[in-house]
Amino acid sequence: MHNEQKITDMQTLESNKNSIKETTEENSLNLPDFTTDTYKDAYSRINAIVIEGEQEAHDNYISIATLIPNELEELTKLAKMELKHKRGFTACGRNLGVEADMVFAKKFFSKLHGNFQIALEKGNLTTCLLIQAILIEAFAISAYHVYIRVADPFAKKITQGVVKDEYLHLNYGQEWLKENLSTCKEELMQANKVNLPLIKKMLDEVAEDASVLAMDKEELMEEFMIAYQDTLMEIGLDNREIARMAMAAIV
Ligand code: PL3
Ligand code: FE2
Ligand code: FE2
Repeated sequence: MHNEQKITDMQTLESNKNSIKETTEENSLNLPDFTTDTYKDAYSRINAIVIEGEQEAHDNYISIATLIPNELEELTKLAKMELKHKRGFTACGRNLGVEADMVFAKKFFSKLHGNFQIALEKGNLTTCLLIQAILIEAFAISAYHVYIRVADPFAKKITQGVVKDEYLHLNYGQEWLKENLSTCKEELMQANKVNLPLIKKMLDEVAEDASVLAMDKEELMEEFMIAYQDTLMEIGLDNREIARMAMAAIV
């Protein structure tokens, strides 16, 4: 009950923030030309990343359920949402006449995917949750927010629907880690040290294509760090611990 209230408040806050941004930016914002070959070429990789990311998110929630069997129903719900997201973004590519470069996208996720698989095999639930429900979801939320401001009207609508769900996913991981903080803190720190640099690398890798879509790299980084630090605070880490964790991004 308390949890649900918080989710609702958070979403209201987010949508307020966005509608303010929208009304102030709407007229000054120059949207890119969605029909050029340059745009479509960049979109073929970004769209693939998002499609692959949503598929892997689905698979990861199904895998996480094997480590928390009594949460099977809830995790299956989250996993199903990810497949819906995948279908939505597939439609975005189709709508622009773009074929997603799935080979590129698989490579883009391979390191993080590998780390998740190792953690899963070892039964390291904290690491699995940090990778999927915190890092990947915060990455998705921040990127989708930036994208919504410069997307074509069709993709904008889809992405607005998706980002609401991603908050539920982030919240799921956040609440589990919060409840178990006393026993999982050390593993959380270690998992952050290994995987936050990978997120930074992925951001660096996507920056050039993203800029063709009119998405600014600094803005992407800022949005990510805000979402990530906010989550760590909600989990119950103090300022010093959060600062120490964030430093892992500077390598
Ligand atoms: C979790 O539910 C999904 C994970 C997806 C990862 C997304 C990475 C985002 C990279 C930059 C994409 C900008 C958005 C463009 C949308 C077509
Ligand atoms: Fe998703
Ligand atoms: Fe998600």
